[in-house]
Amino acid sequence: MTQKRISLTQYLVEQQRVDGLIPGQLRLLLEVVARACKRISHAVNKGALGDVLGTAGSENVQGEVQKKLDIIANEVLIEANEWGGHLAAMASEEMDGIYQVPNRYPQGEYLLMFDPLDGSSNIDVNVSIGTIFSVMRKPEGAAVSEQDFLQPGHRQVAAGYCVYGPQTTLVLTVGDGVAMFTLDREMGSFVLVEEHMTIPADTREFAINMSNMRHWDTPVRRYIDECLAGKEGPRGKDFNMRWIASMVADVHRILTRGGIFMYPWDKREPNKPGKLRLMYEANPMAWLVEQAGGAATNGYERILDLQPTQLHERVSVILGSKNEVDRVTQYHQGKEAPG
Ligand code: P6P
Repeated sequence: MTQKRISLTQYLVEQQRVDGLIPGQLRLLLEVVARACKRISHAVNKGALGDVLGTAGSENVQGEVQKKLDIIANEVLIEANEWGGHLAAMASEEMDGIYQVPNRYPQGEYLLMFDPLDGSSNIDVNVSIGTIFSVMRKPEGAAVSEQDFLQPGHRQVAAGYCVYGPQTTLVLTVGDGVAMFTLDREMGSFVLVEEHMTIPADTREFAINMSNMRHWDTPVRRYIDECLAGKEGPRGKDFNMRWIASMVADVHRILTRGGIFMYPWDKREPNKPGKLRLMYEANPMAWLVEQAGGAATNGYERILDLQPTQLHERVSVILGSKNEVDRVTQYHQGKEAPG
């Protein structure tokens, strides 16, 4: 007898009622985010038929050229979340500053941060992209400010992503492991397909943009050289490489079958700690990875312990199979290879 599949709503009600893990307001917020991801998936799947491909002729706060779908996804998330009464404010990779819930709507106790469409360079070539989101509580006090968002990643109360690939799949943690839901388009609901995703501690697969090799710091270069040396080298095993250039897709592969993902500091922009953003890329992915038994550091410290100083600050990211992340971190700390 096949296991009865449950919906995202039923899963969240059980997390709320049975485990007492999440308040009703957070459950409702997550259901709104999931519905917004469904709408984004619908727009993404239209592709050229929906006039959603190509650039929008504008730049975001990061100075990056915006794709039409970047703006569509951002608007869908803002419009879906602003009126429900669960949020005090939102922040997005696509926007400068924070978006306060308009006074005409009830104010909630949560803060929502998101990268509305990660991996935009893959949109026009039909490769997986995704939405990444992170939820924290608003600190006590009346007005909400940008400062309220600057909390370390271990203060998150929910984190997840939705990958728009061969399936539309939502992956979520509220602190009780990592659950995966696949969108059943006939029913229009996300259905639980895996309740406890786990990352093996060891792997033979690394993900890094190899074209940046000449810019890497020594510890990263050492680690990758050892992987490339294969079983004749110090690691005694051959490695495979994957690089999708969509963090959501690369991290989903690692949550599904293990691996290590690295976007480290490099000397192209020595004054920037890395390319990826701490608040709405590294923090949510780091919590998901840790909840699945993996590890996530910036080479020196646990990503979830980093104290943010700016909303859009960047960070070096090394995450995935724990024994591999530990090895790279130890190389950064000048320690010899673990046994
Ligand atoms: P590169 C996408 O633009 C992104 O922010 C991540 O999703 C991805 O891992 C990385 O940048 C890809 O960067 O330099 O390889 O194009």
